[in-house]
Amino acid sequence: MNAASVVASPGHDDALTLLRCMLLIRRMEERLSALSAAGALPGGVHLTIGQEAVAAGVCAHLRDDDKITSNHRGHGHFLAKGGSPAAMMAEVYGRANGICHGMGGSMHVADISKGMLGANGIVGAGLAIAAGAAWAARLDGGDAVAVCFFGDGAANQGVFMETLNLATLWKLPMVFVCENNRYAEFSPAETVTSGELIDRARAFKIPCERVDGNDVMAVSSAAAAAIAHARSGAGPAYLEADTYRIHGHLESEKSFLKGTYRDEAEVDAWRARCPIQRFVGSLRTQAWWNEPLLEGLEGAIARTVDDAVAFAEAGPLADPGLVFDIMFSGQRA
Ligand SMILES: Cc1ncc(C[n+]2csc(CCOP(=O)(O)OP(=O)(O)O)c2C)c(N)n1
Ligand SMILES: [Mg+2]
Repeated sequence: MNAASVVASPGHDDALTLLRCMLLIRRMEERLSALSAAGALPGGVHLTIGQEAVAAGVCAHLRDDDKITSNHRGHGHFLAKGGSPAAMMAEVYGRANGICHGMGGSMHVADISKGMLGANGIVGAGLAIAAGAAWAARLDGGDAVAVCFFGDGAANQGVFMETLNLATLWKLPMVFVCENNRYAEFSPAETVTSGELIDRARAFKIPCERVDGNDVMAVSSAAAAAIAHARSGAGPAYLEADTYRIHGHLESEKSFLKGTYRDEAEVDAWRARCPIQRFVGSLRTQAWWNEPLLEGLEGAIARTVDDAVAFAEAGPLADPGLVFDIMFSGQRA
């Protein structure tokens, strides 16, 4: 997508690209939620429902040779970067036809061919990995960039400051994208975070912007500027997106949590700010819009999700013996 064209009034193609991306993430994760509740998925599943505008708005400006790193909430980043829905679904199912042979599961979806270096269960780890990818991009001599998606909780890890420090010092082509959803697991930000996260990045005198993360056009516009800055060789940029996860920290949390850690009224208020509904609402004011466009997108995505589930369920279970080849090279007895 041409970055400049999505800033104010989205044209037909750019708008549908953003909408398709957000809808794909939403419908895939709604299915994952149902599958998790039905006990069909091994392992924890962290959904990004409500936060889709961040992945969509940022990745719209990235190329296959640009790299991203992600966190435990990585399905949206994987899909927005062009990863295969079927291969992702099979991975979350723990099947051998998954994108990582079913050996990683939800928290490790990765597709190197698309520049998606991986979701990651270690909070904050993606920051340093993205810095490495940005350094590699510099050595390669092109204008590729690396983007790190991380949460407000990760910003409280030391690696955030360490990465800001070296990325700024070395002028790495890197964009920090903080998805500030106000919670780290079950801790509200006000109980674990002091001050404003953006002020930590401002200390490095790099371009910093904070946007409504549920407004995909605002994210897209700010991401275009941040990525262009990094691509130009001028060093890193920081983008913070205020958003909210509508589902729990992970799908199974109700089975072990005693009581609640957030008010239903708060969740409802954010439901009313759904990034997809808001975007569709704004598109309805465009002259070119018509409802069959949405119906067509929904229909195609429903088939994609059904196909992804069928592909996953047809796959054999992951082969545990593979661990000797992919984790401990040459250690097979
Ligand atoms: C190094 C490390 N410490 C703690 C955890 C446990 N943990 C998993 S997710 C999480 C909260 C992360 O919050 P945030 O970065 O805001 O991401 P969000 O879940 O809100 O998307 C924690 C503490 C972990 N996985 N890794
Ligand atoms: Mg968070």
